[in-house]
Amino acid sequence: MTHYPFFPNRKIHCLDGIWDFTLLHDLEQPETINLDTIKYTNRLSVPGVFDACPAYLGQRGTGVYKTALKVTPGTAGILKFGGIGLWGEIYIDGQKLHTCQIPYSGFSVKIPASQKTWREVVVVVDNRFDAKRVPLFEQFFDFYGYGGIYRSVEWHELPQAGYWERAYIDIIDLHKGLIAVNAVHVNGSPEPIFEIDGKQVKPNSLNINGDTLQATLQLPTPTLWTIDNPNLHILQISTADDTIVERFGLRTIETVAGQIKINGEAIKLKGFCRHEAHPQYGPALPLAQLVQDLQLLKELGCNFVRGSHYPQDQRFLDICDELGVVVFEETLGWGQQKDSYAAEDFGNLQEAQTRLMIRNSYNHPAVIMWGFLNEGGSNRQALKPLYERLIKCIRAEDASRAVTYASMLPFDDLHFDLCDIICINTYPGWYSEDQNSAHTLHEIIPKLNDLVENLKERDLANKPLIISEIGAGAIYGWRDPSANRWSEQFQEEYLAIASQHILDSDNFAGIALWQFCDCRTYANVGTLFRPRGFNNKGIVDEYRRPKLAYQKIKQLFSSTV
Ligand code: ADA
Repeated sequence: MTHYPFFPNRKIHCLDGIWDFTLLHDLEQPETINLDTIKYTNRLSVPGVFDACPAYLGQRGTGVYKTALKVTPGTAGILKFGGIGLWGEIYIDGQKLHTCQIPYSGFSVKIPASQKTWREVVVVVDNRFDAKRVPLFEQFFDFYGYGGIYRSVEWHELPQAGYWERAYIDIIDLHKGLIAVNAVHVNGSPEPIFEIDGKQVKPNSLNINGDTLQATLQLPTPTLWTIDNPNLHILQISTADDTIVERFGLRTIETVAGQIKINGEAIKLKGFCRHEAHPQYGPALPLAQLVQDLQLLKELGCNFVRGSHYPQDQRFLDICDELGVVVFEETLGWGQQKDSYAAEDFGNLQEAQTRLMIRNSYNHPAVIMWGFLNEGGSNRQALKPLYERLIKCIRAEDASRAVTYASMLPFDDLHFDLCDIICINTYPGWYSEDQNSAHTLHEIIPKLNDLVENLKERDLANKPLIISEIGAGAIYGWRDPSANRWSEQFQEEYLAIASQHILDSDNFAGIALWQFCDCRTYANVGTLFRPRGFNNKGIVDEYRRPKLAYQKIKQLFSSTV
């Protein structure tokens, strides 16, 4: 993989490249596909989504991708996917080994050993909306549901004796640089050698029980991870059979008296919500784009990004670690309607995706909070058990980070008490109650003040408050002297008023403007409210060309600490 963790002693085959491909339009049951009858009529790139390619633009159906690789006969393997969508099944040498109902999340598939030298990998992906197959993604979501292999694919040949799965790192003493390591070493009674930052260290304590290893380690030269100095440390654990390299940072997160603290110091979060989106590649962004997006966010003066609305590309998180940009990472969700919650397996899949997200991103110091169910039914008492279940799952997986969800129903929200941080999405003056006026910017500040007052009245003011979405649409290049909605001027003024108010007020712990870049959305009747079929609230357009607001926000964000 092109991201941590690394396994330097393993034979790893990167399967990114050109695969055989075909798209079937009428397959009712993709789970019963007969692979022997498939005629591959095209070649497509992996990673990549077929419905952003000229040949299949906007089409929905069952995409079948095939490749082959040469492996060492007799070795078992792990096939690692960074994320696929919307639904998929993985076949090795014609045998179905895995079904994926969780779009965007990284997952692994264990491959039994075979005497074959050439192994065949087929990935069947379906991008049709289907409440049973893909209960986590729905047609009405305000971002395009693509079909394909979103991120890298790797085949790891597994050492015969035993192998490392992951090593999760916790901080025991921040200033002394004492850490705890919980690692999984499958099939082994390892005699591990630990190295930190290239120096061999003896564990202060070591406990190996079956496949699990627990150790406490003292860093030779501990340095804190902060936004200004994002120092990172490298942990390597080796046994005779395998080596794992994990990267981490020394930092703590607290939420105290309405503030978010990193290493005990209060921080005001300034940033954007960002979709992994590009008109040509959909969510399968090349590394260069991820780097450029972060360069733009840094240039804008951001210290914060909300990964809306799904688990992020691990390479993106690696770069956030390196640049000191903190992240709100959340599972896939978008204003699910009543029926969705009732779907069989909805809760199980929500929990499964939450667990995957946390395990995949555990060691990123940049990730400071976990979220779920963006704009879910948080005004419904009947959903309390689901909210409780997901929060319980998060806390059991990771007690070190803050928990939140972005609510669009702040005045009626019933579950804020469960969170560490209150996140509110609000668009006063954009989605205005005043149907008659073009000039609605005066609604922004009173609404923000009302939100604060309401939380105070409900005794929730001790929890940090982040405005996790606020924004206005602007069509790139549409400069309108009357500064009406959709003009770059309206957006510039809107974002400036909202940002200035939130940055100046101690009532807010942060802001994530909606949104970083324009992104493709509904292809149905929803486009009537989404000109061009894009959500146009980006501060840059889909090609990352800055709108008028860019300079204004850069100046505002850069001049406030
Ligand atoms: C919601 C949602 C975003 C986007 C936004 C908008 O708050 O969370 O994904 O759809 O509304 O543009 O209206």
